[in-house]
Amino acid sequence: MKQVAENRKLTEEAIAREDKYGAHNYHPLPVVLERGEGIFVWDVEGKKYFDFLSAYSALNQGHNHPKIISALIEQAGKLSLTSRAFYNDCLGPYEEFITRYFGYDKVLPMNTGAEGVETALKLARRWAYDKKGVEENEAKIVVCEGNFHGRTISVISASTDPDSYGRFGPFTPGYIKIPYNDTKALEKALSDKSVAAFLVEPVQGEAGVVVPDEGYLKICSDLCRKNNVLFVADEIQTGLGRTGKLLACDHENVKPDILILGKALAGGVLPVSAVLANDDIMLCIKPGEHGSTYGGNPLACKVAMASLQVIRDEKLAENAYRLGNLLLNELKKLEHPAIELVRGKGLFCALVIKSDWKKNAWDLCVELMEKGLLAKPTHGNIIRFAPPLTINEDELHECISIIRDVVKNF
Ligand code: IF1
Repeated sequence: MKQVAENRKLTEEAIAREDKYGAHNYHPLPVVLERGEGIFVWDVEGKKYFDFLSAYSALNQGHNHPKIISALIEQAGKLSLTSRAFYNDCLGPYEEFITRYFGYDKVLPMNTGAEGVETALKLARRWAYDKKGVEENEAKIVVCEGNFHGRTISVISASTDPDSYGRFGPFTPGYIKIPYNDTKALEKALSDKSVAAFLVEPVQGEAGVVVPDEGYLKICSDLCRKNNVLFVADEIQTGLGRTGKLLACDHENVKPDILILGKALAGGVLPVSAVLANDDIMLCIKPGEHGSTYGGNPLACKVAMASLQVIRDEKLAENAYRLGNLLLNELKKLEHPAIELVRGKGLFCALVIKSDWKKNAWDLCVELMEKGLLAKPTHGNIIRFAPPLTINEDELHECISIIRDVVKNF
């Protein structure tokens, strides 16, 4: 009993400290983690959990992956950062590796996802002036309602979620906002000759795993080509196996003109993002016109190569495809009056709780946490389920039974 109380105190003190000294820009579940291994994490009280968030899909390869950690440690003891003022012996091999892996001429390395998106926006605007002949300062970017592309001022300027953009203005102009999953609206928006690009999430993550109609991405990509507009895919969250293919665009055999990657590109170890495009687009940016101190650092290069190798070697996309179908089917069988709907693609699923139910998504996540499974609510009534893609069938069944038990008594 005494031990339990002491352990509880560890948790409470850790939470109180963050609350006192940290900005209040998050509202975490009351669990304090200290260790991770594969699909599991342990809290400071020694309790073990299934990680069903995977750090917002940054941990597709699981916690502490031995090959990724070795790459990190080996390079950290040798050379971590040169800046791009000089060449280093890791960047070239990484650039060759990632461009071949995804089939593009060139890559531009950045760090966070938001920076990757900013880079893609700059690239698209520059291409519009240099190649499409749009008049300077007139370029527009078409985006979708409900999008989430990051937290910088220019990126939140594209947002339609007041939590993201509210009272952070003035905003960056040049966006046209259309409904998601609406190809007619896209067609209309593209008739504006100053449109440089259409920026889209192949599945909307933050919006609550909103999966568009089959064929949507293909039609969008065709419309863009027809109108000489760049099709830009934000695969920061949907990419790298999460939805059951290497890229979510692969479900429809669509190749974006600009591809943005982040999160799992570094297996949860470092912030590493990348923008891929062919020469016609990428070479529009010249030396001194864009960059980042840490972008393309040796550590990031080695970690990203290991992370991509693990995805391929361990067939993580294939596993996500097979187990994703299993998870979605089992979730659909959860018949409970509180559940409004279930949706998903690959190991990227969501439960939508009826907003008039007596308990909300937060309560359900707290109950799941008590039973040893960590997931995070979004928008008050949606719970995302996104385990590491290294999970196996037995483990997934165990997780489904936890979810089933908690939902049954909800
Ligand atoms: C937060 C969501 C996930 C992203 C897409 C770019 C970025 C993200 C499609 C920016 C980041 C994160 C960031 C995190 C919450 C989060 C999230 F709920 F908001 F949507 F993952 F589900 N494009 N997504 O999903 O990448 O700059 O953060 O590296 O609280 O901001 P970043």
